[in-house]
Amino acid sequence: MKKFTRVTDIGDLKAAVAEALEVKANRFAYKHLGQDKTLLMLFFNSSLRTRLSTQKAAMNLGMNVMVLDVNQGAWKLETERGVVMDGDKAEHLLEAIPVMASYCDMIGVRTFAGLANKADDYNEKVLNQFIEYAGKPVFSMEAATGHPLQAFADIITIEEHKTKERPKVVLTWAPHPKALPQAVPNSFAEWTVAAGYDVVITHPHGYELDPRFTAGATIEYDQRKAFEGADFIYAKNWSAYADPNYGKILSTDRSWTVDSEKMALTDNAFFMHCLPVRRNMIVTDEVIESPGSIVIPEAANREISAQTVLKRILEGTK
Ligand code: AN0
Ligand code: CP
Repeated sequence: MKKFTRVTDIGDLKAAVAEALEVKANRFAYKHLGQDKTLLMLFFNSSLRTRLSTQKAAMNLGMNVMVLDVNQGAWKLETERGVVMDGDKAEHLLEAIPVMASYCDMIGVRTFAGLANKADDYNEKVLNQFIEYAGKPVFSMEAATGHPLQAFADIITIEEHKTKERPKVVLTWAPHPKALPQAVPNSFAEWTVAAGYDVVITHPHGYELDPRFTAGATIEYDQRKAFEGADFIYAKNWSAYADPNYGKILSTDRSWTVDSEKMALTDNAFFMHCLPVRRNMIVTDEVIESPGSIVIPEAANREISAQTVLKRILEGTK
């Protein structure tokens, strides 16, 4: 595998989940694969889980790991070609990418949507420059339009917990005080549809996601109706995708917060969230602390999705 940004990069999803479960059972069995191989993780944005789980996954595989926080200690990077660099950005991505790539065997990149220019975000302007100019395998650690390592971990978690062959999986929008990208819900929709689940997405009017990611899912504007009979509730906030409101907050309506009363409409559903989560905005204390909340095993599976992806990249570079 040379690139990991979309569900299509992983090939047969059932086979990938089986491989992930095998990795989980024998996580130190592949230590030889990463010997003398170096992973560079590059963060343009904050992270707790992605940083630690991906580094742990690489260590399980015997790799060396370098982490660079671009905004803390490195030169500020210009991403736009053709600009006169007389501002605060001292270095251009076009030099920085091949230089960084020369020190490593693969690069993980976290670069969130700016939410100011929809075309730049949805063309993955930053991530695609890495794919084009690194000359080494590149994987997304959440880029502008997707968070595939999260979605893969979510699928592994659902497969471990489901009691029906084809569970009803509900992605619900929930309120948040800051404008957030659509990356997590895009990938969750794309991967759960690919997994063959009954996928329902519920959100207020105006929060429709890009149909290139949600095709195959049902949109239900009535949150309570969406929750009926659900096996998994996956909460997430996102900002508007549709024009002319791209990147804007249209609602902070706390009647969309996931609470026990709404969970009672489900078929004893598990509660999921990618974390970090704002309690009593997205979900009540009671629901996130309930026995049906699987946010911790979900986060733990980030090590497994990352290790499976790194393992496949290493196998491809041998
Ligand atoms: C980010 C987001 O919504 O994309 C990262 C989630 C994994 N969340 C926040 O910035 C709070
Ligand atoms: N879920 C997730 O990616 O968390 P971090 O932003 O902490 O990496």
